[in-house]
Amino acid sequence: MDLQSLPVLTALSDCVTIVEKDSVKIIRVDHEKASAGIALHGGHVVSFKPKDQDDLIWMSNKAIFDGKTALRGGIPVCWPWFGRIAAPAHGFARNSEWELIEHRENDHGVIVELGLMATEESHQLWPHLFSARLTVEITEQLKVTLKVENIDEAAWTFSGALHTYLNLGDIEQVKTTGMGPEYIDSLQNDEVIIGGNELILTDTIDRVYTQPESAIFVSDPLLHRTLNVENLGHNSAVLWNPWYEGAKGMRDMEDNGYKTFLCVESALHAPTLEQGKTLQPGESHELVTIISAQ
Ligand code: TA6
Repeated sequence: MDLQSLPVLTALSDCVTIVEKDSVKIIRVDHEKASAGIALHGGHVVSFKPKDQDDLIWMSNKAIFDGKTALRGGIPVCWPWFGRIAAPAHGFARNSEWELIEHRENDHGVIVELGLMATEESHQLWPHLFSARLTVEITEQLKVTLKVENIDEAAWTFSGALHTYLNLGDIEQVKTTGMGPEYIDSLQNDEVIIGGNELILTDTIDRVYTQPESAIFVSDPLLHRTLNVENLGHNSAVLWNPWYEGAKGMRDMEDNGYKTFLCVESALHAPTLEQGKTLQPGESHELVTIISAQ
């Protein structure tokens, strides 16, 4: 996503600026190692470009920046649940206004921290007290850490995902490896399937890989690079692409938008909210994704 042409609201330091796209404020980072953008709406990374690279992160040309709709593309923060096990789909964090807590920079890059706390609205959707912190480390690689803490007086359960849209040259030419052999296929009634550990796509995909390796590689001959995704604190890797028919049905994606991305998600997947991860009062959990290009 091009952040350079957006109007500047505030310059916070030599390399951190707040810009605005329609109704959404974006923290723009311009460092000699990389540039990036993080929208306060959703705590949503919308761009990460290491020096002399195309963006590693895909954003839809039709993403709606009205400050109410979840952004299509980037890294949606799906929390406190993943998927449609409750409403709204993928939780409320991606649709909430996050607060800029701090930013730091040195020769290696920039760290931006955003925070989200319970509100009256969140309480109506999910009646628990929490503290969520999103730490975005922009160096030669991108590291995103979602730390959630139970600050309530009783235990609660959650699931979630860092739902990264990787930017590709052509979905039909990329080869993905490292996602592991076993997956739950959302397109086949959640059937558990044993497949190979190498994938070349020719059609829509929506799978929860339950035994991912320590890194997933997406090799992209058109952009002459391999994207490397390392996840931590997860129990699965979700791979998704809606293909033409799926994209056509979305108001915030161009019909051919599916051609240039693949979602490779760091996920804590659970079939129901009750079966999610439990945090006792005072406990916290970190869900991480680290993305780089070789
Ligand atoms: O992560 C895959 C998935 O859950 C798919 O089932 C698909 O619907 C996608 O996320 C996008 O969901 P969204 O609510 O953003 O349209």
